Amino acid sequence: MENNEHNKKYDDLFTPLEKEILALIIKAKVLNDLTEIKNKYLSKKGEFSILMNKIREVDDKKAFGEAFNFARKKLESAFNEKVEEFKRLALNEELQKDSLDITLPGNNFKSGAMNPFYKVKREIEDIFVGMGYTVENGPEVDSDKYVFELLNIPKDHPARDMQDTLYIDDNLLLRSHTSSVQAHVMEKANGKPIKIICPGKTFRRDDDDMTHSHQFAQVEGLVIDKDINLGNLKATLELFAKKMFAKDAKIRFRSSYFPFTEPSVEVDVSCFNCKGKGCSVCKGSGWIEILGAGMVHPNVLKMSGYDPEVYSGYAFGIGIERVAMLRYGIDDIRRFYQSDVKFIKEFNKKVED
Ligand code: FA5
Repeated sequence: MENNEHNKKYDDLFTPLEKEILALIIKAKVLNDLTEIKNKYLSKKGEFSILMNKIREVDDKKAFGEAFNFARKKLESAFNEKVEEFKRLALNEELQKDSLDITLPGNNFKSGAMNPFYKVKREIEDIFVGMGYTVENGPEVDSDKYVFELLNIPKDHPARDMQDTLYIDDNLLLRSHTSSVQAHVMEKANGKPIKIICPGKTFRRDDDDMTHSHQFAQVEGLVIDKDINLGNLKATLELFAKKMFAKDAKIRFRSSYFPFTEPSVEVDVSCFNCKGKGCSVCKGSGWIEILGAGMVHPNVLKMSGYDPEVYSGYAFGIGIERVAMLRYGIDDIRRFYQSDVKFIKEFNKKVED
């Protein structure tokens, strides 16, 4: 049966209260008014609901029920409509409060920038990983054995003077070069071929100036296998220089001395700024020194369990800050450590160019 098609015999019983409640619903100003109406009239024991109890007193219970339900539904739908109206109003009010003024200037989003030192460190890693090297780590606090002795630098060797560092006790010290990782890696490899780089912090008792810092970073490279020769080292470093500095970059080897390599070389790269003609960046020479390298000394191989008659190898140690300085024309190594945002952003832009 449709709502209004009911037996109207008992409608009058409900009409007065129904009208009163409808008037209150219409008058309600806030949600709380509706709650009060519900409690007083429409809840289980509300004044309207208990009218149903009168069913016991009437003869035609079916007609009574129909009239009651008809009135109840009318009240319920008026009540629910009012609730919805209040919700809509509340939402509109909320939206008004939250409204965006698109004419206001936007907030400047500040993004971080990577220190050029880390950019160059990653680039160096990428270049060597691209050549099949794996990246190893070694301890920054290490023992005399690994930093010096296994590198053919016994106690009282004069080469120790150039790499004085901070000693924690007679045996433990802050490593003065990443070459200390060589013997660790050889121990682990247990006589098998090696092709690694190890980037990391190094420490020396050097006076800080434009190109020296008491803490700096190097990337060690070590390759050990059968038939490794100086030509392999030169080709590797040439490729590194071309990828890091310029496609037409050249390198040259200058004879040098390290107790752990024989022969030993200092490696210069042709000045990327003047292409070898001579300028202020390369101090007029056309070349810039970037690293030390050489063929692993037979004593070093022997001490770490490799037969120098069967195995040979090369090693190199690149100063990361020096490469970054050359790459970006930075004149003072201390700039890397000062956390100057303006400086960092400037060189970030240059990398992106
Ligand atoms: C060494 O440290 C050798 N271990 C490199 C090596 C490895 C040779 C493997 C042979 C085989 P050297 O002291 O020259 O070498 O340092 C290498 C690089 O570290 C330098 O070319 C320079 O770029 C950087 N370097 C050295 N001392 C400092 C310093 N105080 N501040 C900043 N960079 C430095």
